[in-house]
Amino acid sequence: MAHGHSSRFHTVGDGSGIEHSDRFTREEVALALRNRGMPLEGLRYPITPSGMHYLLVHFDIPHIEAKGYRLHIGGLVERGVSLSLDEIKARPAVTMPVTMECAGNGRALMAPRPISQPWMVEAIGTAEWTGTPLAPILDEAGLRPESSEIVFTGADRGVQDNNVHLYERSLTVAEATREEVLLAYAMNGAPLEPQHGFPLRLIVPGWYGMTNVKWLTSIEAIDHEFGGFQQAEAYRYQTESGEPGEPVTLIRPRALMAPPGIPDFLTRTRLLEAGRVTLSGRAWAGREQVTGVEVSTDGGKSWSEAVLEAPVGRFAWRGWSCDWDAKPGSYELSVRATCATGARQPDEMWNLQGMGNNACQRIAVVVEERLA
Ligand SMILES: Nc1nc2c(c(=O)[nH]1)N[C@H]1C(S)=C(S)[C@@H](COP(=O)(O)O)O[C@H]1N2
Ligand SMILES: [Mo]
Repeated sequence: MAHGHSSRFHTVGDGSGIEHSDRFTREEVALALRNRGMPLEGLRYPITPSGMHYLLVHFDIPHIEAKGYRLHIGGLVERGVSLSLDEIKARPAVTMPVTMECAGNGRALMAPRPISQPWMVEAIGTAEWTGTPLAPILDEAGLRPESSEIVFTGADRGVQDNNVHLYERSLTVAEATREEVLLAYAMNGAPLEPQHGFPLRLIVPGWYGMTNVKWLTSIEAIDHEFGGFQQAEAYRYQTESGEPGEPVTLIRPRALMAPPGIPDFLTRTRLLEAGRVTLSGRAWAGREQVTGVEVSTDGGKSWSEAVLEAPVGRFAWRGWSCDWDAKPGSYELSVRATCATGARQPDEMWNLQGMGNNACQRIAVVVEERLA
């Protein structure tokens, strides 16, 4: 194990091979310790083992006991409903693999870097979520004709930008009643772990992570645009502070590569032995189908098409692979996905909050004739 910069690696810090002259703040490091990413070798599993799935918790993980827990459904409905966990589990159950990605994924690679949870590219995971569809529950409660949005409230409370609030997000009635939207109580066949939302969370396949409200305690129908902090202030594509910006919604296309070869301990630069290697990883695009993945081994000058596997699910990533005849030298590998709408990953992007950065991944690799 190397304990300093080993002489053959010249890159810094995040394994991207990109030099960052700036330093992370103490607050960013503290957030990174609370909110883990999926180690990229986790891309080898079609379903991410629960302990490797990324995690994002804005405030504290609430301590909630199953006994005594109730979900309240109210607002502009004909009949208010209150359900215990057992009553929710007794309803029809659906299990679905869903690729979830934090909207802040890639934030720490932006320059200048927006100060928040400092993700590189590892804020992803694909779990099998089990729950009951939301639409029939809303149907039983009877949405009043004037209701236009559904607000989902979590049990966790905190302060962000001087604003004291419960974690809350809304969806339009049309989005909330799509058949794939679930009230989930299990992840990979086991009850939700506390940090993933025990006892109940919302799963909205195709949308960025913030939509999947954890520790769900209430669902309310309203007749106006929800103005909560996590909806109206956070999760906006803004270029200047003060402008409203566009809301962050569906997951953009992205491909990532499972790290080839072996890592240098400190810089994470990859070391490979010369010869034929199969580069592989996974790609996803929210609600859209990934239609192509391209790989570059020369810093984006030329690209080759990767071979695609069948998607793991309608809302889950698909595997890709591409052979490379690696000759001794230093390389920057890159990978990018295209989806059914024709949208392709950009080389770079920036916005004020560091949202939806799907710029293509760059991986520094050193190929040697023989690994000593
Ligand atoms: N109640 C509540 N729900 C939440 C959050 C939160 O902080 N509180 N974080 C959101 C964000 S930003 C993301 S990316 C996902 C992460 O889900 P995971 O930790 O299970 O991966 O949960 C979302 N749901
Ligand atoms: Mo997130």
